[in-house]
Amino acid sequence: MSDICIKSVKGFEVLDSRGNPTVAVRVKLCDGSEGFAISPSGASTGMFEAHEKRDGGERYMGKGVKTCVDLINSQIAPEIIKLNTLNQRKIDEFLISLDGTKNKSSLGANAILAVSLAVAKAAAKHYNLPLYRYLGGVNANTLPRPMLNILNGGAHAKNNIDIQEFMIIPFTAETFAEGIRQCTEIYHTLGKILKEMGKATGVGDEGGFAPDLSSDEQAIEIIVSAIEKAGYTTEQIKIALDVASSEWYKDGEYILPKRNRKMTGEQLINYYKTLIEKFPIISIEDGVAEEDWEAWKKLTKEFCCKIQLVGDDLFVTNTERLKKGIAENCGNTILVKPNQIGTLTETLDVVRLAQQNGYKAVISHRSGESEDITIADLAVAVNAGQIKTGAPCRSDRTAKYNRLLVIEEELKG
Ligand code: 2PG
Ligand code: MG
Repeated sequence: MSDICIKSVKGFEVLDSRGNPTVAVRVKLCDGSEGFAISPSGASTGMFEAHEKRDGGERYMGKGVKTCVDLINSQIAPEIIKLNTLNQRKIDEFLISLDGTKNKSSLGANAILAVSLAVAKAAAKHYNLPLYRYLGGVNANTLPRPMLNILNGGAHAKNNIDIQEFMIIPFTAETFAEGIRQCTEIYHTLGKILKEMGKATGVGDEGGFAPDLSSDEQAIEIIVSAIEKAGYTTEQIKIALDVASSEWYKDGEYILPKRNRKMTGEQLINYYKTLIEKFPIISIEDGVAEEDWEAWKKLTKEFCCKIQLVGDDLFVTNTERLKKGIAENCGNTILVKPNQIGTLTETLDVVRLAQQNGYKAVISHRSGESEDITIADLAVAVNAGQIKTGAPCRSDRTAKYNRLLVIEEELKG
């Protein structure tokens, strides 16, 4: 490996898709190559995620990230320039040890991730390679199947729906472009149906519609009718839910806040059973809570192999938690969000661990996003096979789908 030095690292405070401050970083290399990355931010964050550092105080209602920017410029920058850009693992190990805490609370995972990603992007530029090729090498060749969140509830919308995400998956589409076309047609059809019903057609944080409805089940019924009205069948288009049930979990019980319903883990599993019997649901994320390992075991015993059981808050992109899940037979898929762990190489490690153990990996956005499209390249680099990055609406979401449309064309070429 040749040595390419880092010339400068500079942090910025910019805005995310919710209008909250977030960390951006520009890395310049000695050969003139540059990398720029922006950290995303969650709303329904798992309690075991790496720490997102905020300033507190009155600026931006306490959400400013000036402290992160100062730490990048004063502590990370002068040290990291001594390292070789092309050794990403060393770069990330340096960031982890400079931070020195288990959950990256001294520098902030939001500061660390933006540096880690910006270095990788600069290195890709140095080689004149697209990021997916730099990260994945010649084997990076699989476009992910998208999971499009077309109806938003839970912590992502101010409506009366408890389930956070209702997603559609183009199950039989042969290309990424075809899948996006089908799902976008269904999204627009859904908008028309809601309008005809006199429902609100404003969107939630991830670009999906966010109407008040009579029940969460009605949301699925309307999505099924949108699929059919758009000219597709439920053989072609499947449904995925992100229940985000950690948000409901209190003292061993699940309290669905919008309608104030109370359930045990067992009752929740039975509820999913009726939904799966009735609707073409093939994937449920965070069906039970991040601390409720016993319920996760039951959920997995009940549904495993029939549908995909995705651990988001459960695994938080963390190899230690995934190892525990594998050992205890919890879930069969991991949701991968780089800012839950804080560096690129730790993210790559967790994907490899999943793939080596027969778990699938879904690369994911956060509800607070930006124009940064790294996750699109990441999904191709690791041949994840799946990505969830919101509705086909709002540039922070479509930017990732657009990037994948371009990559698909490049790979054909
Ligand atoms: C999730 C994510 C992304 P958030 O729960 O999967 O959809 O939401 O970023 O708010 O944690
Ligand atoms: Mg989730």
